[in-house]
Amino acid sequence: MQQDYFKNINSIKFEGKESDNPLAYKYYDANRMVMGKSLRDHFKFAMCYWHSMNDNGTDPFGRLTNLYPWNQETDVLKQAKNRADAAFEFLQKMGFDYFCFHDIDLIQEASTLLETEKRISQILDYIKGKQKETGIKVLWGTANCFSNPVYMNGAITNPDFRIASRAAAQIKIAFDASMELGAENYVFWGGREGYLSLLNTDMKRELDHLAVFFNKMVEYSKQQGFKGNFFIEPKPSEPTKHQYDFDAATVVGFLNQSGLQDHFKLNIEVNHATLAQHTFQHELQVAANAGMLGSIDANRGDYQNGWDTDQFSINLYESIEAMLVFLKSGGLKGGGINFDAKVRRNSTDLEDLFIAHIQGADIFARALIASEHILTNTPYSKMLEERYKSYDSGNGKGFENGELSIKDLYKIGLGQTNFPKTSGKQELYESILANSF
Ligand code: XLS
Ligand code: NI
Ligand code: NI
Repeated sequence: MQQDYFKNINSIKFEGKESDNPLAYKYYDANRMVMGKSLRDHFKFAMCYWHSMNDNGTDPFGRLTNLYPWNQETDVLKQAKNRADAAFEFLQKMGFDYFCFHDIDLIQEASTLLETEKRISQILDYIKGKQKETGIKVLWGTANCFSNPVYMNGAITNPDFRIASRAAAQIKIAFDASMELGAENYVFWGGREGYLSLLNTDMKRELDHLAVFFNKMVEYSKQQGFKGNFFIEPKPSEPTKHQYDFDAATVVGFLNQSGLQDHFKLNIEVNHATLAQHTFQHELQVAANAGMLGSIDANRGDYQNGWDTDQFSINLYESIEAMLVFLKSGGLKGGGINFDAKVRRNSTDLEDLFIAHIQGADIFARALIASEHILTNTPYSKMLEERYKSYDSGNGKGFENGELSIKDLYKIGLGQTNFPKTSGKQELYESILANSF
């Protein structure tokens, strides 16, 4: 019998910005059009299973504070079904079309991989049934190759092949499960792919192993008829001291070097960007420059605490800058916006999950609408164009097209005598942004 876990909460409706109902959207009007596309299609909002369904209010230092009612069942398969019931009830009430998961979020990991594989296959049919009933889809699936102690020295980049191959087997199982649920994408986040000390690490060999493995995954996914995208999710550190997928630029370089550039894109997470000493918008732009802006893990960090606090987004300025990159680069290639965020450990009411996701969706909607305004009703685009206009004709154009040699540049450069003092107008740009909502 399916339970109703969020009995007191009705479907979340759009009520507009005048509403003071915390359980209503103020800005996220799913059908509202922005630049010719509905907000719903721009964003493809997703709930993540791990934080919203599995976390039970844990943090790295303390045990769970909030064993969710759907996780209280001790029979493993029944518990997994309860969790799926809760997930789909939540998604339907939120009006979200997608979810993301790790293999072992769906059902508890067993003591052997063989047994875990059996468990996963048992829950898949149940979830497929719920997908059929509701039309809810999988944005991406992934394998958790970081929680199990077997991965303490790494997963695919483990110095011991016995463990690397175990990781490969686990990823195959997770990938197959994702495909079975019709996942539109598949993510690799290398939680243990990196090192703690370079002294005991052959970095080159480990990275070569990662490249070989990804190439084999491309080959396998083609054989299986996978039509989606592979995403790598950069993160500089935590849990390893140095992760191989440090930031967007590192990952783009690695993909190009490994012949993977046509098969992979990036999943950019806000908090990972800030951990890498970048802004969110910087990471989006780097990915977009490479034609690899695939998907977003939405959350935020904390300016005082330097770790992955995975809080829900509330930073409007940052979000507007991010949405400017998003709109200018034509949106996400295949992915969507996954709320890889968790309510605080002491936020123990079930409604807190809703309030958090509503606010998350609203901030993206508000930021996208503001960005549209900036691009269509302000001098912003013109100002930016103007700043680079010396490359639009004459020698500037010739340089841009690679038609000028160093000797040509020497001649032209020596002849320059007129250097106007040109203001960068940063404050004007900022005031346009600050007045855009
Ligand atoms: C952890 C990552 C993780 C990935 C999926 O920091 O964000 O949650 O998104 O493995
Ligand atoms: Ni993430
Ligand atoms: Ni993260």
